Amino acid sequence: MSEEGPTLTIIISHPSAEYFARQIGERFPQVRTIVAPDPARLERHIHEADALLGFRFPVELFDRAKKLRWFQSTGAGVDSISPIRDRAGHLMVTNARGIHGDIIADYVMAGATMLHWNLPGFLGDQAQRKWNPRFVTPLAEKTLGVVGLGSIGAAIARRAKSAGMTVVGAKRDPSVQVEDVDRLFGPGDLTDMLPLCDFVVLAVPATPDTVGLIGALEIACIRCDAFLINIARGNIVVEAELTKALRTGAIAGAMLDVFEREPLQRDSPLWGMPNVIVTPHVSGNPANYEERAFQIIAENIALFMAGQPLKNSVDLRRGY
Ligand code: OXD
Repeated sequence: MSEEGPTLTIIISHPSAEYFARQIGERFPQVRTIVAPDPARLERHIHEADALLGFRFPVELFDRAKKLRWFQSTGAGVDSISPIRDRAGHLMVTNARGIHGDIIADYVMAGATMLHWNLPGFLGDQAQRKWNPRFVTPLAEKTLGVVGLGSIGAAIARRAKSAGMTVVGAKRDPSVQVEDVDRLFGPGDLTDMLPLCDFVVLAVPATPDTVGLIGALEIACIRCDAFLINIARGNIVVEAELTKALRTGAIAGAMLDVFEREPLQRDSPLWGMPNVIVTPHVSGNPANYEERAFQIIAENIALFMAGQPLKNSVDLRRGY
């Protein structure tokens, strides 16, 4: 630490806070870190911090965070700050986008393959020692639709294209082309896009415009032989409507990594549905996550201290 004291105080609210504090200490000895993996410590010290590093923004502590100028999220989605976005205009908000695309594309292609082949059905047959052959259309003859074509959606589109699939996608401004997407739709044209899809993949951030985006009308546009894969946020889909559609066979099945309430409630019917694969919000978790995130965090600490624009900045008005 320099004689004048720390140039920047970062409070770290994350299960791996110790790891991040150690890395920051080694790279930036002039930076003071406060390790606050638990809410009580965060509440006690947030008033001292210029910057907050964490997965979620603690909106309940916003009024105490008088010195705070920067929130660096360790994740991609920054929807946790959305409730106070009208009061947080002075904050710089940055995320860790760029480290999730490949692993989420792996997850989506694994899910598409499992659902399309009905691999859970084969596992059921295997458990009963049943020999039950069938024929399957190659994925390359199928269409995958991505709702949201940011860095994650674009990575999914690239992977689906490399599997030979037809790829369609919806984005805010469809006049700007996206590589590997055969046909683009605007946000108002979702009901035109959905019937074309054998797989609908949700990859939009949760913003006031996208919460509840997939409701009864949109679900009715998904074909009864098509599958939904959600790697975005649970509240993009009206879960009760989705559950009904899955139960009645109005859509063929789903792979769900995110839910309206997490952890998914033990009594949720989704757990027990044979056409649903439930995973515990893991699709964006590559191994060595902290190391990957720290590359972005370190770059941003250096930029912050140099008074330069930060990398991966998020526009709070848009929500991404
Ligand atoms: C993220 C996530 O936002 O994992 O990074 O959901």
